[in-house]
Amino acid sequence: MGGGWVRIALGSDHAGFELKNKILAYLKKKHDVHDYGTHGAEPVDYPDYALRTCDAVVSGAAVFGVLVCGTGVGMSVSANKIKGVRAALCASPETAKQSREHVDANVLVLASSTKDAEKITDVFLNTPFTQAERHVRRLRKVAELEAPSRLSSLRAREVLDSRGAPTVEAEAWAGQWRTLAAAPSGASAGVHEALELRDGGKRYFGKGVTKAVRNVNSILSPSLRGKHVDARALDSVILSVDGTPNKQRIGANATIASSMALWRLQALVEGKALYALLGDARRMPCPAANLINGGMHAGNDLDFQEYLLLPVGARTFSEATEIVSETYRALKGILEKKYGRGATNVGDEGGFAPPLKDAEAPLELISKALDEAGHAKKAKLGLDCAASRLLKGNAYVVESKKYAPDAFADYYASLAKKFPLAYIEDPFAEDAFGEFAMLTKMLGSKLSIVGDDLLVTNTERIKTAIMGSACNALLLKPNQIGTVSEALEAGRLAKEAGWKVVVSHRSGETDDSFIADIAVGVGAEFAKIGAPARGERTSKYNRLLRIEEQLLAR
Ligand code: 2PG
Ligand code: MG
Repeated sequence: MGGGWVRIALGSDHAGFELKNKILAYLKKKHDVHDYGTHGAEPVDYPDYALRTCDAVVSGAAVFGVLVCGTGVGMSVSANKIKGVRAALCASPETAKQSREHVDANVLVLASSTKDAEKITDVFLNTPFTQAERHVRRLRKVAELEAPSRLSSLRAREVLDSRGAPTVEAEAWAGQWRTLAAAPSGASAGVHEALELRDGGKRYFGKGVTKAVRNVNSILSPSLRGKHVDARALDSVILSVDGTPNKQRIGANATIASSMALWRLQALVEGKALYALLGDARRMPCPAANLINGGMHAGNDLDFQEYLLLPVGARTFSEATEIVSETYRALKGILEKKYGRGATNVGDEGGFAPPLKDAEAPLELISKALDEAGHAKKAKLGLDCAASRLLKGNAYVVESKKYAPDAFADYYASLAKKFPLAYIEDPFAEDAFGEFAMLTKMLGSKLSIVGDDLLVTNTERIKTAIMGSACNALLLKPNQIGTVSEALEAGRLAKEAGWKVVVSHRSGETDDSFIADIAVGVGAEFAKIGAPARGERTSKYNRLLRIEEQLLAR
């Protein structure tokens, strides 16, 4: 492809063969031209050369198409039936100019008898789309003025999460514009998290969310309806209507689903990408992929909850995804060979849940998978110890061995020596600010020491941790705090302190990919989004792949 040259696709029928070749020779001097050939004498509705020329334009492989045929009348009509094609039959430079300026024509049709074909082609290619653009802008302005900017309705319903448990889905409306959002749910939730409201009783084993749904429909909705779709302001209303420090009146599952639907609605009404509304960082995160599940997320004996793969050496999110997926596949083969097929059953977050107890074994297995997949140089490893659940009395228990807090810190240091560890989440219990600070002092210059249950995305607890240098990274989970505004504020505080931010899913998820947009908006270094398997996990990978494509296309 010629650098900076305009790519043009070209084709003709039997009658246009000679003129096409003439134009081809002419265009080749200045442009990158692809000749899709010539069709024979017999008549066909959509001959191959025309389809392929139009297809090149629609797919973006070419910027313009040129079709040379008979009188050109039939061809211009049929080409215009193809979605994305605006074909114009031009007999003079003036018509070429008008077709470009007014209708942004992208396929030039020429009759085989056309005089001045080179001149016409030149004018067609060099005339920008101006009149029509102004016209479209005017139309858009009118549409904007008419775009409904007030919330007409907010309602909620009970749907299922990835563990088959009920969760809250909120639906927000402004006129004809509608958005949906669903609350995720943790299994190893921290005690300081905002309250997830469940019904109790027999239905759904007590996990029903009809009370939370009712709270959206009969308390939040009447307080928000009719207000401007300004998500931050609407979040403040939610906070004041709830009026409790931990969302115990309305339920954080009700408030977060509503808040997410409202942010999405504002993005939709304003015609913005969600990530651009959430923040202006526009930075792609590195995935933190949970390849081996343990703890409360799996039916095995691994004490640590998550063994993470961090492809930090990838240059793009799509390269990182490739590394994650290929390593996941290699790991599957290794587990199958070593422990049999049952070892490749997966846990809540899509990672494998092999029948292991040895806490180091998963680190060895993932390292081996990385070697096999040829990605060892591009990736590091991470752990989510979820250590609140390892604390028995005053000691942490792993593989039935007891560790006092300082001995546990030494244990982590030995793991970091042995393996390419870059990340340890919740190495100590959820109130152990001092123990976190000890480890951050020991390993913080090389590793991310991440606070999850310790911080619960709560700005007060984050401030305490910043003051005491307890961590150097925040795990950001919007449902731990209950509104998107508060989650963004937590991210801002962490960034301001020079910490890393890890935007995270929950073990119970839906296909809602909202957190992917948060990660890009706040400029999170990592997105903890599970293994590259199961729809509720891949929805986050896939949303990030789409966002990266958009950002790279700018
Ligand atoms: C965690 C999360 C997500 P859960 O501890 O980081 O991986 O687990 O959602 O069960 O709290
Ligand atoms: Mg955690």
